[in-house]
Amino acid sequence: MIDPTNRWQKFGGKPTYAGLLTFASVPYTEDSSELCPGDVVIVGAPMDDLVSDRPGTRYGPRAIRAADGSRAVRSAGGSRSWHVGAEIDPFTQVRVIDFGDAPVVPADPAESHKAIEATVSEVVAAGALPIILGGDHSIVMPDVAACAGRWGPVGVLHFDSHTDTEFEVFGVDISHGTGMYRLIEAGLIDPSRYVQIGLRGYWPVPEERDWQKGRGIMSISMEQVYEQGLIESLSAAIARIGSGPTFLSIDIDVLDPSHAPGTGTPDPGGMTAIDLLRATRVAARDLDLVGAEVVEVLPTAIGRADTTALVADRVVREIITGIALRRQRSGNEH
Ligand SMILES: [Mn+2]
Repeated sequence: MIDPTNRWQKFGGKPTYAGLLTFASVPYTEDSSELCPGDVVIVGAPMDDLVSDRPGTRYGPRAIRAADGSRAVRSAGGSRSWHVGAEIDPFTQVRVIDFGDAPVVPADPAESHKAIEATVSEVVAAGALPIILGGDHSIVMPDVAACAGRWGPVGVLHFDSHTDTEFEVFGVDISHGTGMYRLIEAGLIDPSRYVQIGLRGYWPVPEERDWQKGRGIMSISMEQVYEQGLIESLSAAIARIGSGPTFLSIDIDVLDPSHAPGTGTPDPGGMTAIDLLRATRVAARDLDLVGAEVVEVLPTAIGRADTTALVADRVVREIITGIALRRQRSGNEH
């Protein structure tokens, strides 16, 4: 069995640069019998076959794993996971395991989606909470399908500059721009508990906007966030979603391209990194999360030089911190 209290047991307990690259250097397994209820489990979904613009997000999971910028701190003997704002070390409160990548098949997106759904379902069946690293945003379909398979129709908090409720993209039904539409039509997302935040640019067009309104979907544009403030916008979103199983979908392009240049469909006028990190932690603390994803990370460099992967790594850490705070507040170790 994995001992998460000593991530470097093979190295005599000493923090080190050596060893397999995993998310935040947490233990690795591909054996779902090693997963426990309450674990937070990282799953890579390295596919980019369904993009409409820039490809390359198949390298997203490995870039996020490589972005762990605190290794130097660790080797100096300090805690690498103490959170200054939250005053908690989430990795001592929550057991985090890296479950590797779903066995996707390049150029066969249908098979890749099946592989992702099967892998995420293994995590969910173990009673653990999956955090999926994308990958293009089409992976929301297998990610949510796996969670809804266990929990029924889920609420969704969706950070994105794009609505992703298009009926088709270039005549194609299954795309990184149609996922939310497909999931709502399939009854896997409860539209009355679905909130989008950060929309801007030229989407949704009136036809989609009317379809969304007809289903009671709450949409908070980036201009609204700018005018009323992030915390108030987020409070409205959390109030709308309420209690019940909720999936957190974070398209990294919700950030302004100056904060996340490495993404498939950059759109100017977005959030800053501190906006998204704060919002992510509060959302994970205040919602009944059953799963989360961080998608559309298109690496542009290696390691800490990759601004987008670096902020994506921190976004995942904020999710884990929020989960830790929620468990601390409820007095439940899991
Ligand atoms: Mn997007």
